[in-house]
Amino acid sequence: AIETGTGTGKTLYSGTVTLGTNLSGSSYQLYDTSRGGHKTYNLARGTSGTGTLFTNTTNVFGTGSASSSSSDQTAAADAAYGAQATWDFYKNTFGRNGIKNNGTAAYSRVHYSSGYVNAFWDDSCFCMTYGDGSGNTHPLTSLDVAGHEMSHGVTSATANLNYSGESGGLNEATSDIFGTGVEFATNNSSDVGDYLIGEKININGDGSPLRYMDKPSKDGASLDYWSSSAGNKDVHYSSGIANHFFYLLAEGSGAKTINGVSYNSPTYNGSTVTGIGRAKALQIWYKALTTYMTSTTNYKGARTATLSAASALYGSGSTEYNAVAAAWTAVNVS
Ligand code: ASN
Ligand code: ZN
Ligand code: CA
Repeated sequence: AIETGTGTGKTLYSGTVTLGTNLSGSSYQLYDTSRGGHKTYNLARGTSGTGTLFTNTTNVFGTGSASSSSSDQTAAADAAYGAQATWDFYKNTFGRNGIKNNGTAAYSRVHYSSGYVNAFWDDSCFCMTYGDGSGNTHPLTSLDVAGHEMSHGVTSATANLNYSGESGGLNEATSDIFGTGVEFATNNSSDVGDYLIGEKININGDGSPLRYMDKPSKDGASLDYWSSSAGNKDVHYSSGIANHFFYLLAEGSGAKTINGVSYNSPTYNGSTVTGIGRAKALQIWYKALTTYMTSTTNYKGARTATLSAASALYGSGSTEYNAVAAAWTAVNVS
């Protein structure tokens, strides 16, 4: 007999959380039957295959520490939590039923290779994979990174933005925008939302995040504003233009402190943008992605797509519509 259970995850990044688990015989599985059947597997430092489904004699997964292989279940708890939080974010925010909107879950693999400092979504397996990070002590399983990776699946299933040139930058930004949406939506006290990407992974070794949405150039490489060379940049840098647009649309220009983090968002022309709030900004980006963008949409097209979305949701000439126009102008897309 198989029955659904609600287990506990002792995660590395998100504290102690509730996880969807499944009792099979006398064994608990990291198998979330209530969210499309998401399973979390252990690659145990291998790089191919599905790996082994995480199971346990108790309904508690992880120790809160990731520093040894005896704690393999910790990264698994983070990954399972990230998948569950992302599922819930899309369901609760957009009414989307899974990555493909068909009620079916992806699956997750953790402990990919050794010292692997990345995570990735793969359309061909419909799965995400996480490395253990530098020294195998900083797995890439934080909530914003998990949300980022799974959102690549949503983009593939919708606009299918080509992963190069300006459309590639929009693809990457979509993952940062919704990954950030996941982080804010969980409302977990050990995981407050911010407009930083990967701030918990310590990927640079100095505690700085991987990316900044309020002022993307703070990472030393990302673009704050569109220029004619944007399409020649790595997609993780040309994404800065749309990340900056999203921040400005949601929060507005200038200095602001949110959940204890200070931001100071500049504009291309020195204009002032008044934010419309994260909730509306998310709705506009989602509708643009799922209704108006195509595989070849570039930055100019993204302006048109988001204006169409704002018009459909809030009316042409509405405050929200005008804020979309102002935020694009503020990142030099006009
Ligand atoms: N973690 C990276 C990303 O999701 C992997 C890649 O470069 N595709 O963007
Ligand atoms: Zn990405
Ligand atoms: Ca973050």
